[in-house]
Amino acid sequence: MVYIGIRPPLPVSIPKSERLTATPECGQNFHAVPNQRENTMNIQDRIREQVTANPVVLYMKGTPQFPRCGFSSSAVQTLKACGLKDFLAVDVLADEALRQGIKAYANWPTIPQLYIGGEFIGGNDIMREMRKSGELQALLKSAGAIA
Ligand SMILES: N[C@@H](CCC(=O)N[C@@H](CS)C(=O)NCC(=O)O)C(=O)O
Repeated sequence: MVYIGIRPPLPVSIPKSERLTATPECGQNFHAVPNQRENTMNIQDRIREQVTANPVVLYMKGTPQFPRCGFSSSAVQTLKACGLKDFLAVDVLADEALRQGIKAYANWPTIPQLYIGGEFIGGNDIMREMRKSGELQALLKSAGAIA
């Protein structure tokens, strides 16, 4: 075929696993991460396994020792204020697929996210309200997480 002027772009096929997507960080710049859509099933299974195998799971940004977001820090303080000593804290900033997957799992758009006894409880605001009313302590008790 003969082209006059600018040749149209050749079709290029980039495997899905190698495509990059940009995602916003809380208070940080955009950064590129691999497209992990293919792993969605695995992530959902992993989350289900985490929240059912552990009485209390907090998906957060950073760690309880070094939270990287004020909301996550506040969620940790709320759990501690209930007398909870031991819980599984999962840093979603360490795994972009998990960060997105956890939003799909409970259809909740933000982090932190608290699970007790495999049930999604809510984010930071809900946790604070439930602690004030005593509901959070009652749930933690019934899950055997506090005395
Ligand atoms: N009102 C929310 C505040 C949490 C929030 O807004 N989190 C944001 C900023 S840290 C978030 O997770 N955005 C989505 C993301 O960063 O992936 C709560 O009670 O938990």
